[in-house]
Amino acid sequence: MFIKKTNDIKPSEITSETNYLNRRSFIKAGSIAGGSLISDATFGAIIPRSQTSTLSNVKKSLFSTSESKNTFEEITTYNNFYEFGTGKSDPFLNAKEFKPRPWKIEVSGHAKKNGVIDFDEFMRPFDLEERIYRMRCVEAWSMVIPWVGIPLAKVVNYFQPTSKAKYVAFKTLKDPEQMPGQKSWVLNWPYREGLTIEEATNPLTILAIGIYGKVIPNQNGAPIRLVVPWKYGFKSIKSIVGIEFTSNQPKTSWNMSNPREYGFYANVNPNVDHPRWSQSMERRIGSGIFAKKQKTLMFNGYGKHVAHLYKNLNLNRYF
Ligand SMILES: Nc1nc2c(c(=O)[nH]1)N[C@H]1C(S)=C(S)[C@@H](COP(=O)(O)O)O[C@H]1N2
Ligand SMILES: [Mo]
Repeated sequence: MFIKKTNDIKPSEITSETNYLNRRSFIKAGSIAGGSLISDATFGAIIPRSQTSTLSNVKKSLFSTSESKNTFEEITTYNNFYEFGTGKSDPFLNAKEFKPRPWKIEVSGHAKKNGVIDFDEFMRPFDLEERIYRMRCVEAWSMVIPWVGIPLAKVVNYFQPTSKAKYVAFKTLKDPEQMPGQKSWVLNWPYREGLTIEEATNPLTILAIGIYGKVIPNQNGAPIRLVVPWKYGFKSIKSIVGIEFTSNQPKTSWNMSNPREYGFYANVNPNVDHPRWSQSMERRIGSGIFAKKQKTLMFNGYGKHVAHLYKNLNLNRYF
């Protein structure tokens, strides 16, 4: 091996040597269990444990909206996360003690790579991106949220689904001790959601691990949650522990509890009302109680990227 003298080393090489050392110690820390699933990865996302920590190496994305963002406070104190209660401030108040580490994710079903994988190891092959997206809840309110995450398409490709994989099913943690809302039968726990494989691999779909450049707070779905910006918010399942490639359309929690009101596709659609309220307008959180409501956009304004997925679906009938 050729060894350079100190005065031959350029500053750029010193930086890369530091990175190399960090990488080595990280790989060492991450592969304690042995037989690691993601063993061919050399570097990538490293997610700090503390929720006040800033995420590094986050790239900006052309998919981001330039609309004004909701504040960190709005995004983290007005939530839907029924595992912690049904009130909008319940997740903020009741998720403080929730432990998003250690965290395991089980990847199963029709894919070549399968198994239980530690969250930190799961994340390692993927580069982080900031995605500023509109989020439209089925309850007719909306926000603009700067997520940090990874394209779900990259994750799907990584696990190499077979031709039998037509859908991707997701599951939230079930742990009534940590998630007091699960002690009541509000929903059929664990919370479940699903996408077609085409929806899952659409470039807009991400798994989010951060907000405003920081580690995602518990109430927003730590350590990892789905974000599907052209669908009603309930599709964007939080605190994921299971990802399954299936050949049949998976059962989803809200559809199971009330099939008349909540469909599998649940695309944002101002022309199809919820049985109990109109979906044509929405209230942007933070705009003030006297502010005018704004028009809801077809596919939440993301039609250019996703309308082609629904050519064979009757969009005037059901959501
Ligand atoms: N596990 C789980 N995921 C969930 C929910 C939930 O109750 N449990 N609520 C959904 C709904 S209805 C919405 S609108 C969004 C809200 O995300 P936010 O609180 O981060 O804004 O999360 C979705 N994901
Ligand atoms: Mo929602």
